[in-house]
Amino acid sequence: MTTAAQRIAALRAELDQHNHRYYVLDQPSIPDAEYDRLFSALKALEAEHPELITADSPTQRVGGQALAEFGQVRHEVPMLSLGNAFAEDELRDFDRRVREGLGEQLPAGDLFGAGAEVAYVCEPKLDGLAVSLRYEDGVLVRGATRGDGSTGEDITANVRTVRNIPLRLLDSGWPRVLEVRGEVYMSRAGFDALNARALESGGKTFANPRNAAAGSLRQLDPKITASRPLSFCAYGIGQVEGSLPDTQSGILAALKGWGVPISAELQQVQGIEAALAYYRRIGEQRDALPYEIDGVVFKVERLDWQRELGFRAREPRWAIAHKFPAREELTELLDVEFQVGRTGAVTPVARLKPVQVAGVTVSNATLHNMDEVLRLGLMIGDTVIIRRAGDVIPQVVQVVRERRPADARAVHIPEQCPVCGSAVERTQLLKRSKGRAQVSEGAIYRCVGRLRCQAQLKQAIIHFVSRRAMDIDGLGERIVEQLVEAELVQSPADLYTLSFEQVLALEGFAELSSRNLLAAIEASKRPTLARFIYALGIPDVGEETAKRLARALGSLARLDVALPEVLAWLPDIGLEVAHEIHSFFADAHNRTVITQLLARGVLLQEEGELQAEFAACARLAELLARLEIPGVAATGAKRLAAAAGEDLEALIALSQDWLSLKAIKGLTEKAREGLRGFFAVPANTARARAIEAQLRDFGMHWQSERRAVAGLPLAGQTWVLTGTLESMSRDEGKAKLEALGAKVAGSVSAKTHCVVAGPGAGSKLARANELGIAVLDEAGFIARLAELGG
Ligand code: I6G
Repeated sequence: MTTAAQRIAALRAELDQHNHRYYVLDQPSIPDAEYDRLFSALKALEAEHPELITADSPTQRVGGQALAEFGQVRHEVPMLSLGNAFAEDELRDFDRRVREGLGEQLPAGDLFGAGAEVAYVCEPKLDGLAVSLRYEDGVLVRGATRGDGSTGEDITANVRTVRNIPLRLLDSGWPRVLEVRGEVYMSRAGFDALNARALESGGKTFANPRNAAAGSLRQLDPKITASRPLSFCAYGIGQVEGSLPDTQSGILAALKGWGVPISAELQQVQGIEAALAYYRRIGEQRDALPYEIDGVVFKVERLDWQRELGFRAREPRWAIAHKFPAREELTELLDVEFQVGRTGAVTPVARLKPVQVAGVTVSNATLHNMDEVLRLGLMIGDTVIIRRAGDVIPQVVQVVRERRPADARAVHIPEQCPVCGSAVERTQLLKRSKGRAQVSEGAIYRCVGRLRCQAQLKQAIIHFVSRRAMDIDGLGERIVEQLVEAELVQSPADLYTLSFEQVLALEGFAELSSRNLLAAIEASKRPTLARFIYALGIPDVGEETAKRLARALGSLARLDVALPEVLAWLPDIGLEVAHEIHSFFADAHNRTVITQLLARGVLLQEEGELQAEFAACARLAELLARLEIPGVAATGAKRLAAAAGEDLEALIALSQDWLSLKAIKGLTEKAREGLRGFFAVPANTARARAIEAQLRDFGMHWQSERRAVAGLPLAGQTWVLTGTLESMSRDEGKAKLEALGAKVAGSVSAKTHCVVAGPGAGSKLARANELGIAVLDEAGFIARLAELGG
């Protein structure tokens, strides 16, 4: 008979193992649901036996009581800082000092006078918060911040909530007392998700992952820390009672064996030149790493040599941080100007006193929208923190309030468009619910000038001619600007009336180049329907949506008249986008431009029938649900459709026949009221009839002829492409799959049929393997396409 204590111990050991596999190794071996069952079993046992609850139980990670203040912790072995270097020569100096410091101990160099090389352990320097974790007899007993290096804050309750920190060391052989030192950090993805949640709930956002990690760890309420996506990575040790390996890499390997996470990028190298090569390699990968780093750290591998070298002031002589250029700098906000985009959005842009950030001079930064200006509390004249990460446009992440000058000025959205002088209006957000449209203020302001506004016109033309749209070769931004400024082009349709003389008169054009441009314009007159829809620049209709609309509806004429409720029947087209499409085609100016384009010779390719899978796809119950009749949800709609014999007219009649409605089993009072009220309004009845008529026209109506699904070989399947393909681009691979009827998705899920993995495939391939999904390499993919005639 096992006792409760034994069962609790066994469950904890099992959960610790799974936690380690999930959070440290990233290789879970059981589904989440099974983990949850084990966890619940442990919780239930602990609830029965509260006297057996210990702080190292996996159930205790959720965070306990809030503290009034943090206690203090003295570090027996001080938590030091590292010396920094930026230039390669500073690193060579460091290596020279190491070799001189070791003197006799270093073996002789080679016959040609080169000195012996020192082995270094290299790893990225995570941008987080240094902590010390104390384990006694393998159990985590304390967590502390660095503080001033001698005394830190006691953050035990908080570190216990960090999922990849073992509450109990795995395996055996650990020293009786072991202080593990490392960095608590937040991954980029975790940071983005945390900020997105904060924005949604109107909470405070963090400027960068480091601040987010520090802010999360220094919470007096550990439940808050528990809700934050923090991770830990060990880089060394503090106080130790017991024995450990005698090399830096040996110690880290031992920690790893005991379940403590260490860097996946750890590498041992011979000599400083190899260390510098490591720095360059990590520098190239910096943007692709899932976490932020601010440099790499080199440490002498042998511990006896570390001891020999000792410390200077408060820095070890045996380690150095080789920093990357900083990504955040201070500068001054000189002004805020407003730019007008393709859809008329008026966006604030920060004009800055030029400053070098990560090797590039930054004088502008995006401010996204006026809500962002408000959130930052930005005023002209402020000192601000600018951040430039990778290829991302520089951002203003914070205002330094203490440095605000007395004459700082507020930022105001202009009432008139800075380009065309038309009115600037705040966008209205339309939310439809329960049959009613609710309007609220959006964050975006728009110039109402449309194509009368040169800024919008230029952007619209640039988009129209772009490679993925009409693909007019040689019509770059500079030429578009000239065409618009010379008023030769006032809409995309005017491109098709340009004369040789007009082009020749443009700056930089000679006879041949003029002829080439006109030939390219002529050659663009046969776009596919999908490209044409995309080229129109309908708000929220990207390339994918355009393809979907083209494939599903098969003709511009259908799209032109499609009602929002009908469009929303198509996969991945939501009601909001459906309304955007509908109002685009309802706009008189847009209609004129489309008519002119067609009249001037643009001839759409690949127009055809409505796709077979949509034939007779609509049901009366679905139509009812889409009408958002108060009180009528999916089940009620099904009951009503059945009672009306799948006939809309019968249903309209039924809606006013109280007795018959009462006779419908299971229909709620609210639904009856809602239905009666809804169809009592003539406009509602007319709308329902119009939708039904259109479904008939398109062949989507439930009584339409049900054609056999076109029988494309991959219809209904979802594929994912990952890694690189050599014989074709990913876009080409995607097009081939789509032509065979497959949907191509960006992420792997249980619904994925097959993953095509080229070299460099990473997490998607791992996920596919985890889920047991078929994986093809490039050769297999090509063979499969050939089999299917693709
Ligand atoms: O702050 C640090 C970051 C990373 C470190 C460190 C480190 O190693 C990868 N190592 C030491 C020895 C110290 N600070 C003091």
